[in-house]
Amino acid sequence: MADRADLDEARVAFLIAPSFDHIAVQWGIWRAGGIGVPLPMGSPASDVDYFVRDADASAVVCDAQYASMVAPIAKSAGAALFTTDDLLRAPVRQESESGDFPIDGARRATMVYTSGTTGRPKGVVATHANIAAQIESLVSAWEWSAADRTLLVLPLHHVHGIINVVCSALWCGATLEVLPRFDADATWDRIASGELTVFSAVPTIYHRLIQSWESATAEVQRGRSSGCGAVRLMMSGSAALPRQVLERWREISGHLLLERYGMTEVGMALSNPLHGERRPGFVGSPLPGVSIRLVDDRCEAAPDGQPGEVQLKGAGVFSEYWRRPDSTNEAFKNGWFLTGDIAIRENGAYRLLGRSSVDIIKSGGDKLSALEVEDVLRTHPAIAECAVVGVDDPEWGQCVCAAVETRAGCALSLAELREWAKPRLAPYKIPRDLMCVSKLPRNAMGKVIKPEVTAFFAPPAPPERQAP
Ligand code: MLC
Ligand code: AMP
Repeated sequence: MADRADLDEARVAFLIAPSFDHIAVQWGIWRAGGIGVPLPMGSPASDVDYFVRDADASAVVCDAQYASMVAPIAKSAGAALFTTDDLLRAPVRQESESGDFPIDGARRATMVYTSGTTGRPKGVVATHANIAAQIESLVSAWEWSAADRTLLVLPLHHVHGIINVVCSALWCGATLEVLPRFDADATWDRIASGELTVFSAVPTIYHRLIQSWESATAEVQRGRSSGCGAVRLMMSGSAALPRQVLERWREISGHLLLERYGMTEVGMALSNPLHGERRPGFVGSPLPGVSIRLVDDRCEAAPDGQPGEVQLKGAGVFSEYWRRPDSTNEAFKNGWFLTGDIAIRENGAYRLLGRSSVDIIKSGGDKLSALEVEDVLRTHPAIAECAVVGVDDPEWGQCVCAAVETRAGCALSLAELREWAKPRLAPYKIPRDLMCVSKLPRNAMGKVIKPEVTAFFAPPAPPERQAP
């Protein structure tokens, strides 16, 4: 592989913590003509194995600390293995030192894995042209410039971190600082320095930053709040921004967070304005280069104030699910990408109402399929049947909860289940609450009634007491 002049869209999977190394490896893959497949940090070996095989990766690059976990996987999948030390500390070859390199926009550039309702995660393939369109849209809407300085606190296997932070900053020569993982105090230290101008995160991170600010001394609080004054733009997305977080953050930082909406398959689609009125609870209007329509149950355009599915078109929309032509076909209708998100439009701005499927859960900005978790839980020897639901939670947005019917004579605790699940599920997919029930609620067709399961964990609030 090292001798090839052009990787010719070979997939290179990489398991590297957010860092200069991570970004250098991604750029190197692009320069060499390959498709970069960033893998989630914290993945159990079973997931790494799945991603490497599904992507049919020719090579895997990892931080040295993961080499012993990745080596047997790469070997059995027939992929070459490199550590970042092997690649980045090797002498640079003369011919690769030139600055510019031509990239054909139609070439496939990245494959980011995402969960759908059914089956295992799918590789979302974006071309260089898709990525360029996604970045240009944000650089223009949010007025990124070389004078900006931002801090990455997000993982780099999602479009939020890749496109909205890293690529947008580097596209226009802004300064990018990188934390290997989110840390509330370290993030506050950088905000308090007064050097950052742009900051983007998911609601769970703002929740954590608020908690950290509240537990700091009055002097530290003043320094942190004052540092926020230097930031020109603070954004939230990837999950619904709770009103309490928006309001408390405004009190602490003086910023009304700019909320926007996006998806792995399209990059960003809707945004509140940089200048002008930001409406709490709304995700704004289409970003440059994005066309949107809302389609109701009867497959007709939903009028203002009526719910419909968000459907999108634009140069940033992905090209295909890797080696899944049926899924790709099902995801589009007449060239429109069907997001599965339900929204309404009021006075030109969009408000999200939820997803068409209850089986997609968003926890801490990470998306997962309840059905995928159920498939794994059913292999537990004590579990006869189970139902996984997302339960509203002030910190995580939604929490993964499992109701299970245990086999006769078996008992199961949450701690046991979580321990068992560690090598089988990514950390954010492991249930945070467990309820053992004698029978799951089912409808006449025998299908589990998920809203009733959700109510086990979060009983509906009692009706408001009537005034006498
Ligand atoms: C970590 N844990 C999670 C979790 N992330 N549990 C549920 N949901 C998650 N998302 C687990 C840890 O493994 C650990 O498990 C426990 O929670 C506490 O760990 P922590 O150290 O406190 O959490 P941390 O590792 O700090 O992670 C929290 C987080 C992270 C919010 C920083 O989840 C995160 O970076 N989320 C952002 C995801 C993102 O970028 N989404 C964008 C998708 S793109 P244990 O067992 O050890 O207790 C997209 C499109 C768009 O959506 O519009 O942007
Ligand atoms: P992902 O597939 O991980 O990229 O997640 C995309 C999904 O995140 C979208 O389909 C939405 O359901 C959700 N999402 C993104 N931004 C927002 C937002 N601002 N508010 C609510 N949901 C959002």
